[in-house]
Amino acid sequence: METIFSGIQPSGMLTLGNYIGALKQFVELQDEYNCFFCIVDEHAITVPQDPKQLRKNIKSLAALYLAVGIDPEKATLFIQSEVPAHAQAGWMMQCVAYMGELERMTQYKDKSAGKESVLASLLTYPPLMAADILLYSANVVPVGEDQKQHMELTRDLAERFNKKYNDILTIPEARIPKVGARVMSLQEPTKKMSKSDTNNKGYISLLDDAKQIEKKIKSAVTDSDGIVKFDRDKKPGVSNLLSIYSILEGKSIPELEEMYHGKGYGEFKADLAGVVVNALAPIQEKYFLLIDSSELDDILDEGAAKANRVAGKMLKKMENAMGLGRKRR
Ligand code: ATP
Ligand code: LTN
Repeated sequence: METIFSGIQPSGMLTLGNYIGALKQFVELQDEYNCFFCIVDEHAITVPQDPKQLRKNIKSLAALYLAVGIDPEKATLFIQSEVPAHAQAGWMMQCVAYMGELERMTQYKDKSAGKESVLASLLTYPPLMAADILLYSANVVPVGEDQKQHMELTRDLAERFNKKYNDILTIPEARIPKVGARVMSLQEPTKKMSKSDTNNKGYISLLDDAKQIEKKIKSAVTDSDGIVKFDRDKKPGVSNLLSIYSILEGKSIPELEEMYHGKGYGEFKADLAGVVVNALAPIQEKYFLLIDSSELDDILDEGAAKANRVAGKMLKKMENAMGLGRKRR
């Protein structure tokens, strides 16, 4: 069985973008692969976080992973900081990465733009992500479109490590969904939907209630021609809504265009709100059962134990290859 690794930052309540771009495919993949799903809290602190809130977000993300259908019998769910090998291997990967290639990352450029001071870790974020993946010899990494560049860098770093030291790292491949890899903001449909958006009308949180969802979709930015048709360049708002509808309902875009032929945006948006509410209802129900349960802690304990075993072995191999410390088996 091939191995999958993916991570999500506990940097706020997950959005419909995270669900469609990442979580939904995780659930579909857990039967076919040996899966490791990680709550990457060390990545989250590359931007300022309130410690109390961070702890809450970590638990909440763990509950959401399970609520969407990750089965701890099939997949390993764990918290990055509970597996010290990540930080250690992250440092080692920093020692094979060049400043120039890190400075070229668009996520770094976007997140540091206009800021007076930027944490060093925002720049060195991708080597830590590479370590996450390489420690588990992952073959496949399911992510949204925004992570494509980080995945290319991960492959470059792994190849460089293998050439320079010892051929021990597996070169991973990104798996980006064909539709929905980039769910856009409801307010600025040329920007990705993001949980750290300051305007909460731009995203639908996975825990938004029916009223909030209806309101946000109703006020989603579209255009003035009133035709429900997919055209990313000319009609980014409507195209985004069509993609969301298509994925959640399992209907193709041409099918939806046909369904709403001659109908206005009002009816289309009202139906879409219903589709989103229906898709999120079972997730929310499960989430509230799990969030304060001891079951959640047990699952995370077991996940950390398994991840520590697997990652610890690879860390030793990497240390031996680089000549760190004394030879260990
Ligand atoms: P932030 O918005 O705080 O920067 P994020 O949501 O982009 O965070 P993560 O939480 O780490 O970042 O993302 C988890 C997964 O969700 C990644 O695989 C990412 O590619 C995917 N993802 C994030 N936003 C979207 C989106 N708008 N559309 C599709 N996939 C997305
Ligand atoms: N950088 C990713 C989160 C992330 C990740 C990973 C994804 C950290 N480590 C390893 C896949 C594999 C993000 O911001 N979405």
